[in-house]
Order: sequence, then C-alpha cells, then structure tokens
Amino acid sequence: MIDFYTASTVNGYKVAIALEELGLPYMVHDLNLGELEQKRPDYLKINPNGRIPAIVDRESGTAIFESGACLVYLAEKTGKLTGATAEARGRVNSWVFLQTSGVGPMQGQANVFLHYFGEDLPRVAARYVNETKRLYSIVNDRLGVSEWLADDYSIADIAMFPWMIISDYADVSLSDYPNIKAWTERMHARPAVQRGLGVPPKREIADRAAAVQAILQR
Ligand SMILES: N[C@@H](CCC(=O)N[C@@H](CS)C(=O)NCC(=O)O)C(=O)O
Repeated sequence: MIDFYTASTVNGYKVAIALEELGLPYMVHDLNLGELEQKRPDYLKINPNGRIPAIVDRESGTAIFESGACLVYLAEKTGKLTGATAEARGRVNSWVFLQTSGVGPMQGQANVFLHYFGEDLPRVAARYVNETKRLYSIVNDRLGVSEWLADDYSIADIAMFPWMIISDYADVSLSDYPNIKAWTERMHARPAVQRGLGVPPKREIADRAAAVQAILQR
C-alpha cells in the first residue's frame, strides 16, 4: 500500500497517473494547499520541501518526495514504465529530468509572473514564457520522430503531460506545437490517464489568487 500525499494540481497528477497505470494499491491524502496543510510539521517529516506530491511505501516505511523521484521509485519498484536496461532507463530519465528541472519550473514561474506576483513585470514574465516555449520546441521536435518521449510509453510521458495540457495559462498555445498536441490526444486516450486526472477530485477554491499569495509569502 502506498500513502499518496497530493492535491488536484499538475505535479500531483503525474504520480496519480503512474499509480493508476501500475495498478498499485494506494490511499490518497488530499492536502488543502490554500490552507497550507503542506507546511505542517507532520507532513514536513515526509516532504521537508513542504510541497506535494510525496508518497510513503508502507512495505518499508520509505518516504519519497519530489514528483520525479516518486515516478522513478514507482517505476523501479515495479520494473514498468521505464527501460529494461541502464541505457534505456537513462533515456527515460533524461526526459523526466528535463520536465522537473526545466519545463515545470519555467512554466510555473511564467504562471506566477503572468497571474499572481502582484506587480507587473512584463520582461520577467516574457523571460519565463520564452524559456517555456524553447523547452516545448525541444519536446515537439522529439515527438515529431517518436510516438513517445523515450523508446516506449513511460514515466517521461507521464511527467510531461499534466503541465502541457495547461500551457494556455502560461501563454503557450499547443497549436504552435502540433506534435505535442497529437501526443496529448494519445495520452488522453489512455484510461489510466483519465482516472489519474481525477485524483484527487478538483477542490473548489473560492479565491485562487489569495490562496497562491498565501503560498508565495511563505
Ligand atoms: N519540484 C517539485 C514541485 C512541487 C510543487 O511545486 N508542488 C506544488 C503543487 S503543483 C505545491 O505543492 N505547491 C504548494 C506550495 O508551494 O506550498 C516536484 O516536482 O514535486
């Protein structure tokens, strides 16, 4: 049994989709980010970074935080959704890391400076939007020569997908990236992906900007 600490946001969906694809039994702990439940001392023992997602594998008591580390752990534990050799796993993890160290942070900061920062800084926003677009071009080129990011469908696709389906919010239109758009359709067609996008059910946030401000001020 896996304890899964998450919220209805993109980084959480990665792990939800992987758990659904792998058919592993898991229990959802739906944290209210606006209420800063992710900063509480009991949760910081699981994820010292105070963010979601994190998992605890009850078999060993091991806690794993960072979405990329959770994906790699689940893939290694099951031997699925990754490569069969060190070389193939390296190819998978290259795209996982490009997402977690590139696309996620750049697109995330684009969202902050376009929508939440509270001060109009167009050149800063443009820097993050343009960097996001540069990274999307790399992914788009790869998906022009391959059905999936690595050799086969893998945690690399699962890591990239939830961010790319909210690209409009960062002023990045998938109509400029036709290979990504076609790949999102292949992803959406997978039943486990559909199930994962519903875990946990969307939380209604009355004042999203205020909730994000509370997080930004921590
Ligand atoms: N690098 C981290 C990023 C995690 C992250 O930013 N999670 C967001 C939700 S998508 C979060 O917990 N935000 C609340 C906060 O920053 O306090 C990962 O990939 O797991």
